[in-house]
Amino acid sequence: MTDLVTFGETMALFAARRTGPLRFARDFDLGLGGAESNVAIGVSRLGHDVTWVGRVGDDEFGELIASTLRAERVDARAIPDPDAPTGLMIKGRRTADLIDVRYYRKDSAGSRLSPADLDPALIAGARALHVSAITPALSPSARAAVRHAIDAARAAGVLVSLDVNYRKALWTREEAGAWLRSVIADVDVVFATEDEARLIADTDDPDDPVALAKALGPRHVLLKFGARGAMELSDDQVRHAEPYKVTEVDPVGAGDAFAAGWLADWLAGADPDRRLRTACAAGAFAVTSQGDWESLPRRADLDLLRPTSEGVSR
Ligand code: KDG
Repeated sequence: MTDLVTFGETMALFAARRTGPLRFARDFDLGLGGAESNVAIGVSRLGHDVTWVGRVGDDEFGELIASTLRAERVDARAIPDPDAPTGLMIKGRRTADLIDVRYYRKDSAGSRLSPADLDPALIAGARALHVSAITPALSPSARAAVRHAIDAARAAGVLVSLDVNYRKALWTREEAGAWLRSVIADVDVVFATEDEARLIADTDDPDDPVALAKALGPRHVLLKFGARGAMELSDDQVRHAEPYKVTEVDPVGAGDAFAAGWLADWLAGADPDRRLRTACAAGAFAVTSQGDWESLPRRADLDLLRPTSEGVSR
């Protein structure tokens, strides 16, 4: 039995060590990144059993992904694909505070995920399923895999969590909006920025976050305002969370950390105020060092940060 099932594409990540145009980077740190595996690591570090499923190349980078996730106590079902390589993500630093992400993932192993890779019994045995809207942008078979997983979760009464994670390099706003609107009624928890929420919801006042959250529909709506904190609309009750004060080194992965914090506390049965604070604290930790997931917190770390004020206000 696992608490959370998630799946998607995880890539080898080359992060430039020096600031400036990528062609002059010279030295890179090798790691890995993938929205759903970042969430898997975050939830695992916060004390739950997590299973991640994905295709990787039958290559060194596939080995790196499988062994790193396993070292993080994630049950990594990394399916080696002999016919396609592991995708690559290159992270440059054009200026000290401008990160430039490029993908080399077309026809990658991860994009070849299909419904047959996802065992409905695995999903039915979990308490929550987490998907991101990166996966449906990768290929028709990956898109079918997401639908298949959501259907399996719904049939078994498993919580369905969706992070919008809009990636303009992968599809247009219109394509993303159409797909998101096709699944949103089957989702229990949605994580989005305000801009991402506008891909799905139509309101008379798109600048009012409460109206936007209400128009989205799921039982739990989490809107992320970056350095301005976050808002949750759950069961018609609105909660606002102040951000935590940290020095930002690398913002990539903050949204995954936020989702991981929220899901970990939902799994733990924490009260909603605490759950939202944990989400914000995890998001804050994520930006404090290089890498998409390396600085994600363990439980004991959560109390190290102080919110800018009370933390949660209603
Ligand atoms: O949120 C961070 C992720 O986006 C990153 O680790 C890689 O999955 C990724 C993507 O497609 O951008």
